[in-house]
Amino acid sequence: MGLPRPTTDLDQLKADLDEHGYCIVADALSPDEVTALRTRITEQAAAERARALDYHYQAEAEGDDVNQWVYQLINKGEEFQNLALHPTARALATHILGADHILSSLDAHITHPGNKPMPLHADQWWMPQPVAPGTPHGRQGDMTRETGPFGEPARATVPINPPLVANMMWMANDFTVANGATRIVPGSHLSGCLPDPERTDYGEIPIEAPAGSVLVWEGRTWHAAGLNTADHPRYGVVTYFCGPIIRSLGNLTYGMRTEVRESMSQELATLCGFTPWSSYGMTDHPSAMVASPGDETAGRLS
Ligand SMILES: O=C(O)CCC(=O)C(=O)O
Repeated sequence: MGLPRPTTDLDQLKADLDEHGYCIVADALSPDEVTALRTRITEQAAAERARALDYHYQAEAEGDDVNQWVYQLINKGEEFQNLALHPTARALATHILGADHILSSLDAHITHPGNKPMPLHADQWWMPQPVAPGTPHGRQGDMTRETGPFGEPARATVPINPPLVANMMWMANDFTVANGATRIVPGSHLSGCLPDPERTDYGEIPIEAPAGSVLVWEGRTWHAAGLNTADHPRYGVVTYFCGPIIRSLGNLTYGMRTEVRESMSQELATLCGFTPWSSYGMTDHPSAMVASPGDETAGRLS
């Protein structure tokens, strides 16, 4: 089987994910939807820069004050919420994580010309490795991005962890080699190890695709943003999903603005972690459809 090509065929997308650790959804957004998405990101990013509210994530691109992350897009427009609810996104998240997944974060990554290299990484770098019974194991709370284990991207011959997160990059303009298209190491999801962040010789390939496409990869796949050597920014929105027992990257339940919480659909509420899952995430009733805020639950009584 060749490397994944953009397609709308759901079975092919799932097969690409299984075999290569990523797939490319073609035509997920119409030209009008792309324009609306890019307009909203551009406007929000400019407004955050003007108010000195712009963020540059140093853990992934040290010294980079050119790239801009626009966080918590859940609060910043329906254009963004609709990406998380998109039927293809939900179907692929279900394929990777199971039906009861939640949204881990909803952010934009704008790579501007002159950005710094982002080291290759896998999104579930925090996951300890499987070990034989009785042998020393990693401790999840001690994991760091520098812990490893680092290795080669070749298929493992020992048991490895399943994916616990799934990431999706929505292209709001064409992703090209020149403007820093996301780079992927095909097949690395089956290696059972992580890329050494100091190395750049793992054979990663840039994923070029037209605006309106979505690059989907799972939690074990090695990837990074590319270097933007073009004369224009690259606009991407990342819908990041996780299993319902995982701590989310964005604190969507605490960080959601009141007006957004009060107007969201039940599906979005569940996706954002407001619905307890097998009692986890409850605040009073273990099977509430939406957990109650602390101030609406019983406190110290006498
Ligand atoms: O911006 C990109 O191309 C990659 C983003 C990324 O590495 C991530 O969200 O984990």
